Amino acid sequence: MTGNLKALLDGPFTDKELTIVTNRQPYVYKKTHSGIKEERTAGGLATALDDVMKAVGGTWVAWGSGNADRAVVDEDNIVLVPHDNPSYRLKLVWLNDVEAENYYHGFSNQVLWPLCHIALERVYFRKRFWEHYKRVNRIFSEAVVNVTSKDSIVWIHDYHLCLLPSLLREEMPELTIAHFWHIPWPDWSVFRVCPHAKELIEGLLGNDLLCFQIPLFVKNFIDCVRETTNAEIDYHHQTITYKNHITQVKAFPISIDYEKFNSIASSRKVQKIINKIRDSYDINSKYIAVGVDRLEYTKALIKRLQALDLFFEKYRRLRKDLTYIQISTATRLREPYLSYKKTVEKLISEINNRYGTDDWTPILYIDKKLDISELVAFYRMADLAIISSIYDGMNLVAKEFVASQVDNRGVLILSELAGAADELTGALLINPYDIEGFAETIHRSLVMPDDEKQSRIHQLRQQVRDNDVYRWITDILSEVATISTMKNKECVYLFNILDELISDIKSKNTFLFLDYDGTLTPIVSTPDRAILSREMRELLKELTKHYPVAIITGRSLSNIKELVGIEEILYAGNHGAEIWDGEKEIISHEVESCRHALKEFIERLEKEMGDIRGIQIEDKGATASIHYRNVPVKELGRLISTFKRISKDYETLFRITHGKKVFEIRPLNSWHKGDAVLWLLERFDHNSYPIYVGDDTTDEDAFMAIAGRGISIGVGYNCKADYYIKEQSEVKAFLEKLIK
Ligand code: GDG
Repeated sequence: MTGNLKALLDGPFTDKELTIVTNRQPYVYKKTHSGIKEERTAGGLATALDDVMKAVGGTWVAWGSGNADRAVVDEDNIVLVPHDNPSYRLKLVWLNDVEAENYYHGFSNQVLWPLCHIALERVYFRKRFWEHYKRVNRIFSEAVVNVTSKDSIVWIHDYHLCLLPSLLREEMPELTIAHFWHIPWPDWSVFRVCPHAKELIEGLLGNDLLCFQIPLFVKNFIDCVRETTNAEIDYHHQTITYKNHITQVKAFPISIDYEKFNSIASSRKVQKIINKIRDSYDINSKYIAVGVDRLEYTKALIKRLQALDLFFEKYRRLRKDLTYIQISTATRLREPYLSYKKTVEKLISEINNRYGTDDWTPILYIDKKLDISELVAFYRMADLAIISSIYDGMNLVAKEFVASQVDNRGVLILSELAGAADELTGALLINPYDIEGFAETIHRSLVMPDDEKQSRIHQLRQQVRDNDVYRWITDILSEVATISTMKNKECVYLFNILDELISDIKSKNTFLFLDYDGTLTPIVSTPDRAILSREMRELLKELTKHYPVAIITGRSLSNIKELVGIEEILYAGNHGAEIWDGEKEIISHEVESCRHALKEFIERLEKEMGDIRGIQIEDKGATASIHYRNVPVKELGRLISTFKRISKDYETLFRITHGKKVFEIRPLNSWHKGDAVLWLLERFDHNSYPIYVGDDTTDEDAFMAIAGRGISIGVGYNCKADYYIKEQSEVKAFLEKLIK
């Protein structure tokens, strides 16, 4: 295993292990004439989750459907993946043909999929579908129980595994479980059609965190809970208490790897592909529109074609200016998809016959899976993308098209019934049921002034760039890690008992110790941006009139003295290895003996990791910090494994700890923050009552040092402190109380 969740998260400290559960496997093994081949499952989400697993290690549980899967797993059905850089465990579960048919093609795709997309005429209930759905969820449950401990965080995906959360909860009550529901959740008037509505909802209420794409689906789900159970619902906080268990329900809109699409779209390779496409398809029209969909009735290809038909009929003069390219991949090659395919193809050929000329084909139909560069080439060359879903969880094509518009010109036509419409406000929204309005919007997109096109796409690109798939992942994992920490919490929220504490503090000889980054200043992207606000500086000055105050930090002593610059304050830098007692500097002698080794350590890190984008290796003389806040998630796996390998050689000399997106390197026996606090207490008033406020792992030494003697306060769910406050902004409120 390569790391832990701490590498990814900012919020609560967590050394928990992550288990992902999906229907589809991230790697599949296939027999070929040259032996067994490992193939990575295509798709943006699988790739992004794979990057995360490579960074944090853990286990991924999925259905093994490859014909050589059984040949690569061990006796526990586990294989380390990927083959060339084993980073995490893939545990496969086996389904026989009957199970697969009824659970997957049956209940998942003929009941839940159409039901949740309000395609009720396509819903088929069969007893055997339901029986096998329950059975397969149990098979998954056994597999997950097998690979997790009660401290793990389990993250389940999608509608295939509705019952899994409560099955796991029964087996392992203390487990922390999150679930992401990728498709819509319909309102109760639709969901009530399902004879198993209550069981499905009860299954999902086994989760600690249940995530939907947009707030509407959260609301719909909560309404369904109200109708089917006697659960207690807190509408304001969106929590549901059922059978003594609390489920937090929340919207987290999924996204894409913006940087990946943006950089592929800017590449020379894509430019070449575009030229080739124009030549081989003989495209000469002024505008190109594109649609990219799985061949899927919920994407409403027929309504889209009807709108195009009407556009070609109504706007005769613009007709030949537009070529529409439909890219379709068939993923479910059976009914009703086969009939749907036929209807789509028939409609395309009718439109082409009706309007086509010798030198112009209105609609090009490409029914094969494209590789990512070809796909991006189509996105980039298009003046217009059309998405017409009758209902859609999100629709990633919309975001991929936006990220590929490196020339800042394409227009996005988007169904208002797709989850993406909530965020992508720069798109032209259509109602797919209103064919006339749809056709007019196609016209509008073509005649739109260039500056409007530019400002719309610019806004869209910013939105997708700032909210990419890695942000989505870390937001969800931070939320679930917080829930996990809070579930096992022993310390108390400071503001619940502050009034009682204040009189105690004021009656005692209080000595105030404060950490800097994350305590007096918010966590920022690089350490040089952590500037003390004017209000906080004034507050600190005021505090020194009432109490002795010391700032204890990982920064170097000279740096912290300069940053704060208040003479009345005492300082300890380099995690306590350097102290300023108001008159002179005292340096832990261990620092001197390790200087040479530290230099060599840092040089090796720079040589092997210095090229990683966003890394900052900070040499602070006595100690060093490796900041990776700005390193892309994709690079984290390499960063952590390289760091761990090199640091092994220095374990006997240095204490290496993991903080908020930072590794701290300190001489093994040099003073730590706890030593510095005790030294200062001894030096100034050994009878005083210490209060220590800090947010990071290195502050835990100080929490321990004053345990039983004073009060420790963690910023952000730090369990090792006596009390916690929720976020950095609350520190100010606490300090103000000390003066008032
Ligand atoms: C569900 C929800 C939600 C398509 N053809 C090719 C190709 N694709 C890729 C696209 C895109 C993906 O397929 C389709 O994205 P959707 O968002 O439409 O996804 P669904 O499959 O319906 O999945 C949906 C999603 O989950 C995520 O939560 O957005 O609402 O229904 O990524 O690029 N990719 C390549 N070649 C093709 O020919 N490489």
